[in-house]
Amino acid sequence: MAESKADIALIGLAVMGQNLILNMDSHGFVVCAFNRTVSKVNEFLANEAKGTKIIGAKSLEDMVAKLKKPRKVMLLVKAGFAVDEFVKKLVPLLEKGDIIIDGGNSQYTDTQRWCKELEPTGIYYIGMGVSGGEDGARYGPSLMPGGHPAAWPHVKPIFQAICAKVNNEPCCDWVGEDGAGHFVKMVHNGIEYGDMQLICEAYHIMKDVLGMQQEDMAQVFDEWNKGELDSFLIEITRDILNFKDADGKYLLPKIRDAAGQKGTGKWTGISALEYGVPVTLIGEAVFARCLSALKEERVKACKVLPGCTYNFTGDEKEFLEHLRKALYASKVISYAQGFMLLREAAKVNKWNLNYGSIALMWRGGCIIRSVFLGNIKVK
Ligand code: NBP
Repeated sequence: MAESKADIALIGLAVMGQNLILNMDSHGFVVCAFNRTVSKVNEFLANEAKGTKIIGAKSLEDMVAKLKKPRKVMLLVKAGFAVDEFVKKLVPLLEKGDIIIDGGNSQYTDTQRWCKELEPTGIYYIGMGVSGGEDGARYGPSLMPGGHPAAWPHVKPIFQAICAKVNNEPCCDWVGEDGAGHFVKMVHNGIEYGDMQLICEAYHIMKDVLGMQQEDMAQVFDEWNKGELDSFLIEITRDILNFKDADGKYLLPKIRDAAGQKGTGKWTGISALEYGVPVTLIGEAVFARCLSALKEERVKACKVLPGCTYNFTGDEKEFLEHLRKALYASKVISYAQGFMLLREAAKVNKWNLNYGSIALMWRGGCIIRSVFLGNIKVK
């Protein structure tokens, strides 16, 4: 008979799953790893997980047998069909009080559906937003769990141990009922779209209106990162501007100016329309990406509309300070719009959202991490 020694199982050995498992292992938890393509379990154990306490499973049955009760099974697989397939296979193997956690970028409505469907079985379901990419997963992500509240005390010690910390406070707290965690993650990603668009517009004004050189723009972002705009995205903008290719020239001008999207920004826009909340800044950011993708049309149009031909003659320092303030004010508006959407969705879905905690969860680990989010909690 298999030993029941693992604290949690994690299914999905792609970039996020592997790093989160290694993170849990570093914090003393015994993790049982599983993957649809089972050969990846052995590869992981023989390579990245070599020398750790991580154990593997050769089937879902084997995995379930290796878990301490109440069993905790986390999914980090492609959202949608893959999550549904695994949940359907897991339910007959689990019992009342066991917990399934979906840590992928699932639509919050899918999470609501699973919470409801699992209600009669007594199996708890958590939909948890995970942000911070590969590095965050390994060294401290921002975690946004929501679902059946009775499950939270069982998973809290694990998630609050592995998440990012800011001033010793964990960037993980209970968000709310059913799909609330995934909804909050979706809005986080929408805000990320907005922040990136604002930075692009500031860059555009510096480059095409002020006619600034790239190293000088990097210097401005470096300065901005020391004040109220202090954030991960401003910091990496400075680094991206400074980054040189193998030929010694800046890489940025060589990158095709067409952005793709994975979907969470669009979902935020759709939710804003559905709930009737004017989340205009994120909406514009999503449309700006759509517009950027129309590369051929833009190239043709710029032959007719040459763009900025204005020669700036004013005080550059003063102008840049106005630009910094405009970026900050726009950011405040965008976050306020994001929180308005959360408030309306909470009202409709009867979620008890803790807005202060959400701001704290976003202070570290995630992509929109920034100093000013600490002020939202205080006031
Ligand atoms: P992917 O989103 O690329 O998913 C890969 C995993 O899904 C593998 O384990 C794969 O199994 C499994 N899978 C697929 Br694909 N189709 C399946 C199916 N039909 N049935 C069962 N399993 C299936 O991995 P990721 O980039 O690590 O992301 C995991 C989740 O975390 C996603 O929801 C993603 O949106 C979210 N997320 C990602 C990031 C990031 O920076 N990458 C950040 C935050 C959140 P296989 O090995 O057998 O093909």
